[in-house]
Amino acid sequence: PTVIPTPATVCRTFRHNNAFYNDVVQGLRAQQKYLDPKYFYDAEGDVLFQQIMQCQEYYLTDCEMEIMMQQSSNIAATFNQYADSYDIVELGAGDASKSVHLLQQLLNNGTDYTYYPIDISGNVIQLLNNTLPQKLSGLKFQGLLGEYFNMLETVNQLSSRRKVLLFMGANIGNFTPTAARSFCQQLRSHLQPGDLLLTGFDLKKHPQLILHAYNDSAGITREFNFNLLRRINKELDANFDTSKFEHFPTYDPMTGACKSYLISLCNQQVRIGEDVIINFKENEPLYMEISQKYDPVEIDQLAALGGFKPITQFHDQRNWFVDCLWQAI
Ligand code: AVJ
Repeated sequence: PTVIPTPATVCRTFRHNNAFYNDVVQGLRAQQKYLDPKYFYDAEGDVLFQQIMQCQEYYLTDCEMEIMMQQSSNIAATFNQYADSYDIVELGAGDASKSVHLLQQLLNNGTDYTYYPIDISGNVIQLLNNTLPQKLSGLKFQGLLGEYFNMLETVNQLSSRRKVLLFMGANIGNFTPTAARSFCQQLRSHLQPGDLLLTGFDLKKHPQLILHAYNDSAGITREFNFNLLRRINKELDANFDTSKFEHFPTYDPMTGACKSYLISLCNQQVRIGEDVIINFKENEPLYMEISQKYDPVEIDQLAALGGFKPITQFHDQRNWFVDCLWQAI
């Protein structure tokens, strides 16, 4: 069942029991201010992220596209080795432009499956409904709009088959390593032993390459960050002035943590709704996002801590990115 997104007008009326409002106010009132990157993806944010994926500097998409285009038959064969009959579930499906290659391969093989793309963006689900039937004729699919774990429970009600979960695009990088571990454990708790998980990880590499990917010369990543402030202005009646913030990405090659901040350029007050005032000091950081980078050993450790057995890693030719196949224990 596809659910219709909440319009901004409704958010305004029910501001005080609205998850977006509550999360934003909680993050901005914290000692160390932060916002949740899952809120980047409104209609404008979806477009900006599409543009990021087309940036020369943002290598991640090209790497994973190469893996999907060149190794889909390998990947499908490995699925069949570990599961007889399964459905495909994709978390954060986006435009599915990478997974379509795998889905096409499975159709070519005559594999009988249903594809369940899950996304928190209503625009994304709508786009998939409009484009998938033409791209993949004969595909059985059901788009699901909502939070990952809620929608996984929905899938479990709709399908009794073994699951192959796709979590691509290095989306797991948006968790700190500690949070990624508990995310994997939670994911595991929504799966059955034997279910499979294909997860994309961006690998540690030259620090400058990573930094450029999050600081593209056209400034699209900066706009992507500013857009969340604009979204707060629009949906929560706030008055952020983006010209009073500077986009500041960082990368620590020891820990693999790539973090983006917006730095307040002056002492300033931001109002949210009628009754909330947030004070920013000059140079105060607003923590926007982590994009964690891993090495192959750290990935296998994460699998074990999450309750999975690592099966194999599919990497691109430059060895910058991996899609890892794990099996729930
Ligand atoms: C969608 C989380 C994989 O962290 O690389 C891209 C989001 N942020 N540029 C990433 C993002 C800034 C992206 N993920």
